[in-house]
Amino acid sequence: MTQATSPAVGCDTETLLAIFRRAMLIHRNDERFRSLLMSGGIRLVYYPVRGQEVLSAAMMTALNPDDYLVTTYRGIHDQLSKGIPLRQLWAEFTGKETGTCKGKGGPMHITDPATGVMVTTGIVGSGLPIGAGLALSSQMKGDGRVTVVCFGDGASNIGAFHEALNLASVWKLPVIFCCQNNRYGEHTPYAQSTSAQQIADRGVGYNMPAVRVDGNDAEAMYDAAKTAVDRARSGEGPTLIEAMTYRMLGHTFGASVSYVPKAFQEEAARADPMPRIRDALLKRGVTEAALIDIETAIERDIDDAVQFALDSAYPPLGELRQDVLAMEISA
Ligand SMILES: Cc1ncc(C[n+]2csc(CCOP(=O)(O)OP(=O)(O)O)c2C)c(N)n1
Ligand SMILES: [Mg+2]
Repeated sequence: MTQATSPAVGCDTETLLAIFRRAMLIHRNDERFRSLLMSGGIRLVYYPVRGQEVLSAAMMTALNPDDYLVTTYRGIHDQLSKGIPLRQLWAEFTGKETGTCKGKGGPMHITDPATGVMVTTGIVGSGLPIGAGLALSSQMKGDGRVTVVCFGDGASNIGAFHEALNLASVWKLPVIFCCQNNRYGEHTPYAQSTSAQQIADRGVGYNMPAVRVDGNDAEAMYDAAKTAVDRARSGEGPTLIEAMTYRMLGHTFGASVSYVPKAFQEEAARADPMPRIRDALLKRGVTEAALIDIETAIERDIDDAVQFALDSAYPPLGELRQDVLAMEISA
């Protein structure tokens, strides 16, 4: 059953602050990546997450630390809000041996099972069946874990999306399909590639609860996330969440956005989730000074992580074929 965007039940101030901390970490970290790329301090492929901070922070705040996450190349917001250590994240992005994957995964293949970041993939749509598989393993083991799979609007047009939703529904798997609808797939706007008026409508075909929510509204997003997590954990099965947001920058860092209409860019700026969550906290009586303290601590942590990554070594040549294949193939 597809539900219209429901009014948020909301969350308490402590939860909203937890979402803010995560969102601000994502925001400042994204800014730091872009500024270092701009100055030539680092060289790598980077998919900005500007504009998508709050939906990810709210989704992961609804999870337990040992729950699973599967995400995409545009996944640094999800990885950070799931709790991946900042030092190891920076080291992996920059290809250093101290990274989560010893520097051999790089920006598009971040994995850190210790924090539940199970897979990051660059193949559009491929994370959905992997997430269903993780959820099946949790169901079989009875470990009580919930899996969240994050993906884009474009990914909902890939066959793997449909296969994963079908079996997840048949088997009542503890999985949440979190579609981050930023209205573009690379250079193609939503309506030029997607038949459904809204992606949440696709839940009907798989007999799965589906909700479209304003992902830039922390409370509404948390509410949708918590409802889906509770449902999955209690054995009732999967949920499809379509979190509406905007891609405020180009597909990759440095890419032109000449094809993006001005009106879209203005709409995205008006819907910016960062001032919105800040205002919500101030209205609840949290002081400006308390928010600045959080931001200052985040900047310090990022300084430390960047330095750690820059000071770390590249993996030695002998590591080249380690961890790549399960076994060596003899010539
Ligand atoms: C199977 C596959 N087809 C095409 C691509 C090339 N590609 C990379 S990102 C992308 C756009 C995906 O858009 P969306 O799912 O909306 O995610 P977003 O980048 O907006 O987060 C495409 C087509 C790919 N990586 N994998
Ligand atoms: Mg998209």
